[in-house]
Amino acid sequence: MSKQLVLMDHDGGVDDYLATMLLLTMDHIELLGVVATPADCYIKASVSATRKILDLMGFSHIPVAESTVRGINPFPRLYRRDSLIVDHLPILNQNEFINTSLVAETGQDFMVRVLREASAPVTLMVTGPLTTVAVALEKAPEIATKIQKIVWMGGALNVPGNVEKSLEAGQDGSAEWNVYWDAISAAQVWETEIEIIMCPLDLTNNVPVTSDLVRQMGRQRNYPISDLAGQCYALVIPQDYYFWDVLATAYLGHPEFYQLREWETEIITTGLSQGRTKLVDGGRKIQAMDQVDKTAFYAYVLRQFAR
Ligand SMILES: [Ca+2]
Repeated sequence: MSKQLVLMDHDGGVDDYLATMLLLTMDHIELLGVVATPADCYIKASVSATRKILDLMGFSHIPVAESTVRGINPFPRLYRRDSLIVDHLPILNQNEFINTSLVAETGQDFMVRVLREASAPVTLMVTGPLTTVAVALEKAPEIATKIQKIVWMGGALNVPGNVEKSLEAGQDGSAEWNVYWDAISAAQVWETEIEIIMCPLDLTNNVPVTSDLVRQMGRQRNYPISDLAGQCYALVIPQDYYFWDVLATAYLGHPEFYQLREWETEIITTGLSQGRTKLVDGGRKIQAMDQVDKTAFYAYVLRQFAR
């Protein structure tokens, strides 16, 4: 059977590197490239860390591209600086040079080209804002037919968002960060007919990164990927951290762990609820990950990183 073609578009948070690592462990996936969107990161550090991870995992033939799109509401700098820390972790700096190539074109142009040239429709695995996807679709609308589906970490349906009022005054707290960074682009993607499977906060709120799991990762640190993952999770353990991007990405590995539910939705682009994914009768139909077998998911992550 031919492999499932996937293009990854992440935005450089700790979680995004872990999601990329998880994707690379999936044997039935052919990863066509990784685009870094300049949202929850400092982009140079994000691109560098991504390339080093591909090197470490033996995938230096997979190209990385730097998206140059712009958002509307920047991520807090305390979140973004994690990209710089990950890029400096010892295990990612054992070699002087990086083998994985950084393509010359922008991430959005790269996305257009990869989709145009793909031999079959491609799954977009997006763990950041939808801006690069929206810009690529604006440049080359015909690529929509080459997108099999978008699997996306984003949105909050029946729970509060995570753009807290303490960080962003003047909001009502309903937005999720990946939407809030650029709700207009999310709304543009909502206007397409592309299948969207989203992993909203409704689900991720139930799947925390626990001390117990991080310690289990430590006990298998003889595996380089567990060592790196354990370091990354140790970095974020003081925060309320959840399996956001990793939970969304694991769907590609084991969709049977999840139950999906269809909702009719609208992206709010202005006002106090800017960045909200609102349930609206007659709105854009999307599939949301609704339930997950947590035990199976945690075991899967530990197993996949044991390499
Ligand atoms: Ca992310």
